Amino acid sequence: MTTKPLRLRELAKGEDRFTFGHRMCAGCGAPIVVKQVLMATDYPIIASNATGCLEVSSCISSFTAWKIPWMHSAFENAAATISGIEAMYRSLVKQGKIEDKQVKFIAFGGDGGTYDIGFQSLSGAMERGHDMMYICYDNGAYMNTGIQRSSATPFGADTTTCPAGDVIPGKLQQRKDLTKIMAAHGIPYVAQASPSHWMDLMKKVQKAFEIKGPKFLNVISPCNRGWRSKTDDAIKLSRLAVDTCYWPLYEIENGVTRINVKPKEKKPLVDFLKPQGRFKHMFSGANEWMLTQAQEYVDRQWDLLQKQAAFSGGEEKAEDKPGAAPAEEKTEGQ
Ligand SMILES: Cc1ncc(C[n+]2csc(CCOP(=O)(O)OP(=O)(O)O)c2C)c(N)n1
Ligand code: SF4
Ligand SMILES: [Mg+2]
Repeated sequence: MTTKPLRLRELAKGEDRFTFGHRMCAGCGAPIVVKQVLMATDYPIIASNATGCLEVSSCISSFTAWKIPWMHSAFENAAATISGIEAMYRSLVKQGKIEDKQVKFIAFGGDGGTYDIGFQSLSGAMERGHDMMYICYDNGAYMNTGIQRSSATPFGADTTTCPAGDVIPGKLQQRKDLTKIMAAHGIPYVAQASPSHWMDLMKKVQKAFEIKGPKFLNVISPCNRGWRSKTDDAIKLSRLAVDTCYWPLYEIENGVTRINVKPKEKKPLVDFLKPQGRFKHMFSGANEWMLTQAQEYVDRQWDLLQKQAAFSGGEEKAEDKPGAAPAEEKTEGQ
């Protein structure tokens, strides 16, 4: 079975391949992302998982929430692990030792495990051309070990290793644009997604599985502990990330950039920042320059992305909702 229809009623009846019983915090974005990814397809999947909240909380002692073959090796090598599994699978099929069941290979990693410590193994696996998909759930810090900054942490955020106080007003650097760095590897498919736009995310997963070679998907993943936001705000905040163009939804397919969701009205960045305690200090008089700087950065990046889409021949969809969902689905979930 390849691409299945993305109708909520039918999806809800499908097999759950990431089950309840994991120990992630209530309201965490990461398990929502994993569920959406696995729900998008019926292909058999083998996954590797870098150390991080998702990994430590989903496989404890003799319990696991994964109903697929899943492997944890180390923090820095999820991509190397899955690329080795993929190479072995191909070899065994070629030797006639196993039947080809069209297995798909995914590596899951947090931003720390992807942007920073696992970057060398990710870059290597992409360059070698493995038929695999790497999915980063980006919550913008090393959450599992106590909210330390990573290179994905947004400008201004208060974390335990860039604490906002008298010495510094939170993180002073802009976040690394890993999606663009992965595109620079020249791989066939790179995309950004958000759990708020579930159909867009699932379509991207389906499309990526039909493309041979390395694929990279970067998914924003709210963390109410580290973001100091309300427990039930994961979807609201990931939607605001898209609506403010802080986290544009786009894809780069064989060099062509397409913006998949273009907000009808671009919201001011403060709408995304304000509900999050990690940015609270930016709203006090002396730090207001940070709001201006953060907004200017988002505006510049958004402008560049639109130019890149126009230059590469990608179409832009003038809509603020994901994809061509049948009307009944839109009212149910989007
Ligand atoms: C080599 C190594 N260094 C440090 C750690 C400790 N460690 C475990 S999880 C983690 C943070 C993971 O951050 P991220 O990848 O962003 O995932 P998150 O916890 O945010 O989901 C760290 C530093 C480790 N396991 N291995
Ligand atoms: S600390 Fe954050 S990322 Fe980790 S399980 Fe809790 S909400 Fe999720
Ligand atoms: Mg993280």
